[in-house]
Amino acid sequence: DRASISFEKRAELATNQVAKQLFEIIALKKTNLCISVDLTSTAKILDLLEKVGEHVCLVKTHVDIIEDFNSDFVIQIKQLSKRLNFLILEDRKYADIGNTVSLQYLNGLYKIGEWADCVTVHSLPGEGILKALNGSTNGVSRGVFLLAEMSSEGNLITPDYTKATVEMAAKYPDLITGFVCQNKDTFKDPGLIQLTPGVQLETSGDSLGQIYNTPEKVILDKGADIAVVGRGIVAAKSPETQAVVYKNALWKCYQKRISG
Ligand code: 5FU
Repeated sequence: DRASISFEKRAELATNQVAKQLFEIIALKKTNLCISVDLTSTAKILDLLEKVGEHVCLVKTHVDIIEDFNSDFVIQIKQLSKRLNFLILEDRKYADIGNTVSLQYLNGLYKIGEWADCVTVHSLPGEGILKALNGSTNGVSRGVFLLAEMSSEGNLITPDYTKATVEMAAKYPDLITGFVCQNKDTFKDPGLIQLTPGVQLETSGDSLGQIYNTPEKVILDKGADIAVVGRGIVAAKSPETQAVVYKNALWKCYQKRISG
C-alpha cells in the first residue's frame, strides 16, 4: 500500500509535475510539514516564512484574508520559496462552474494562477472545474489538490461523494497533485499525495468545528503524507521552535511507517 513506499520512490511514480517536485522536496529536506500561514498582513506572513520556511515542504495560503495584498508580496514569497525550497498551495477551494473558476484563477486582484504552484478545488460542481485548471500557466506545471474529505465537524461530504471524487481525479493524471483528505483508504495511487489538515499537539478542536489529531495519528493511522499545521505553529510563542517540533514528530512517524 502507498503508505509503506518511500517518498523518493513515490516521486518516480507521480504523473503530475508538482506532485513529483513535492515528493522530491520532502525527501531532500526531510520534512512533510505544511504550514498554513493564516495571517492577515503581508509583513507578518513574510516574517514567519523567513523563520519557518526551511522546515516545511509546502506553504498553504489564504490570500483573500490578507489586508495589504500587493504584487511585491508575490515577488517576495516566490523568492522565499526558491531560496528555502518550498512550494506554495493557495487554499482557494474553488467550487463554481468551469468558466467562472477559470476567471477566478487567472484574473481579479490575486491572479493566483501566476504564482501558486497548486490550488485546492472542490469536486462538487463536476469535471468542468478540472478542465478549467488545465495544469499549466505560461508553460509552468501546476497542480490541484481535490477536496475528498474535510476535517470540520458535521461536514456534508458522504462516502459516495469521496469515492466519486477519487474517480474523477483518475481522469486527470497530469493535473491532480493529490487529495485533501482524512483517511488512508480514501485513495490508493502512490503517485498522489494525501494532504491532511486538522493537526495540533495542544488541543482537540476549536470553537468553530475544527477537529484536531496528533502527528502520530494522522501519519500512522490516517495515512497522511503531508500534515497541515496552522495555529499549532502560527499562534505559538516561538513559531520557529514549534515548527521544528512538528517537523521532527511528523518525520519520525513517516520513518516508522516505511520501516513497516
Ligand atoms: F480542507 C480543509 C479542511 O478540511 N480543514 C482545514 O482545516 C482545509 N483546512 C484548512 O487548513 C483551513 O482553512 C486552515 O487554513 C487550515 C487549518 O488551520 P489550523 O489553524 O491548523 O486549524
